[in-house]
Amino acid sequence: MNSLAFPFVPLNRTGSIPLTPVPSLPDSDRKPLTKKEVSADHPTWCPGCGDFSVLALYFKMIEKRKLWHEKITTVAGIGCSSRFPYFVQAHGAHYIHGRALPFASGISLSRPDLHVFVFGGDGDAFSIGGNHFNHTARKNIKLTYVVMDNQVYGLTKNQTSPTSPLGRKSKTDAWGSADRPINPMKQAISAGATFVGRTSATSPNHVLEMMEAAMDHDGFSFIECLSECVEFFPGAFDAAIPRKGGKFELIPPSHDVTDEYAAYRLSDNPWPGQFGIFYKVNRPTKNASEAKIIADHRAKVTGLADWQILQKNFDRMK
Ligand SMILES: Cc1ncc(C[n+]2csc(CCOP(=O)(O)OP(=O)(O)O)c2C)c(N)n1
Ligand code: SF4
Ligand SMILES: [Mg+2]
Repeated sequence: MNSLAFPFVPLNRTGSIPLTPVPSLPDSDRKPLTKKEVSADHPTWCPGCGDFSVLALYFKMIEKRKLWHEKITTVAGIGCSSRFPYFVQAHGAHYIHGRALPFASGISLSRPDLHVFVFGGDGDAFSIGGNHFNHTARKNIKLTYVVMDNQVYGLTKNQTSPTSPLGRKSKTDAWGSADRPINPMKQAISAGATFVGRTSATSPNHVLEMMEAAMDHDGFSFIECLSECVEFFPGAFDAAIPRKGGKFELIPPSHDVTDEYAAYRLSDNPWPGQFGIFYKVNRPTKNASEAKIIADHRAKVTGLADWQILQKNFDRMK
């Protein structure tokens, strides 16, 4: 991939395949969207890039779970992985580098009826978007965030990322990375994420399972999906790929997903670690608490239109 993307490109711009109009049929009589109906431009990723698998499984989930166009939105920042929404024929946005989460939070808070999915890379999530990640997690905003972690900046051609292993040589660390990588699981748990899972693009059934579980979670759900950059970091995840002699080891069923300290301990397992749900708890979402504040306030000012309530607030601030 060799061109830098520009932020905030409205999707469906080609107009080649119009979004399916919402039919007046009851949901039970509607057919699921097929891959053909939900895929847009041909992905421009390098042949063999792990991101293809994540996209294919997203389509599969949309079909399996009967998520129609008017019920989903797909948001991303900037990076190879963040080109994701271009390839999905659905509402969404390719937003500013590192800022996909605040943009998606606005969608989630104003349209709680939608499934909001955010896709992006390790750089987008943990470098430039690091503070947004922490705050979206602690606010427990209902959305699903899939970080396609290739442990490198792919789009800008091989710089060290926050998840690059110690000693890895790149264009920014010719002598090898000297900085300790972050642990995405620990980062997410300590920030307050209420669903934290880990998977690998080379285990498709597991990716689908994780995405469905995340989507069903009422809160901020985070998935780290190992997704190999075959161009700049080939072989990075061989240790987790059985056909390459590695081991894709699942979290044992005895793990208590509500035990935060047990989740930290799992996160400390030596590379390539384990896969599955590390942590999952129910905490109030910002969506629910904000909806309550609005409802309580509206009850106090019955008879006023929204703009009049806003005007009153402005008058009070004068
Ligand atoms: C404000 C800003 N800073 C830097 C860039 C350059 N840039 C674009 S993508 C990227 C990193 C992408 O890495 P990652 O999120 O891991 O995605 P990948 O390409 O590896 O999928 C950088 C530094 C930018 N587009 N905007
Ligand atoms: S992440 Fe790597 S393999 Fe994938 S499209 Fe970008 S440069 Fe190519
Ligand atoms: Mg990356």
